[in-house]
Amino acid sequence: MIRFSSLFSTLLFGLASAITSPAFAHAKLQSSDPRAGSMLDKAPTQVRLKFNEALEPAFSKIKLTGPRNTAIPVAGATVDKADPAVLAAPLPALSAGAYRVQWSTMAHDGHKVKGEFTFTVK
Ligand SMILES: [Cu+2]
Repeated sequence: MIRFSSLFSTLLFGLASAITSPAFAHAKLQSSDPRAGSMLDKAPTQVRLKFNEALEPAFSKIKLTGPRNTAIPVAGATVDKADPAVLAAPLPALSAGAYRVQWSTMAHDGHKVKGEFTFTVK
């Protein structure tokens, strides 16, 4: 009976580990270009966000806010065909100032995630 229950708890533990394994974790931002908090001599021409897993294009977007809180239209945020874990968007010409990138996306597990970071053009 003791052996049976320890086998049972081992099975339960295995099941719990499977449920919380990284395969079921949310999409996480791994790196960005421009980098979070960066000071740039030259205005970036695109935003590129690298996640840890493939993204759903229909639920992925990038918002840009510029100096004095002006919304800057970002057209065509797309998931990279060569790397479905990358969300990228071309940027219009940016003048000097502080910018905030807000992104939202969804991984194939159906969980929506969002985040933001800033960069500065000198
Ligand atoms: Cu998730």
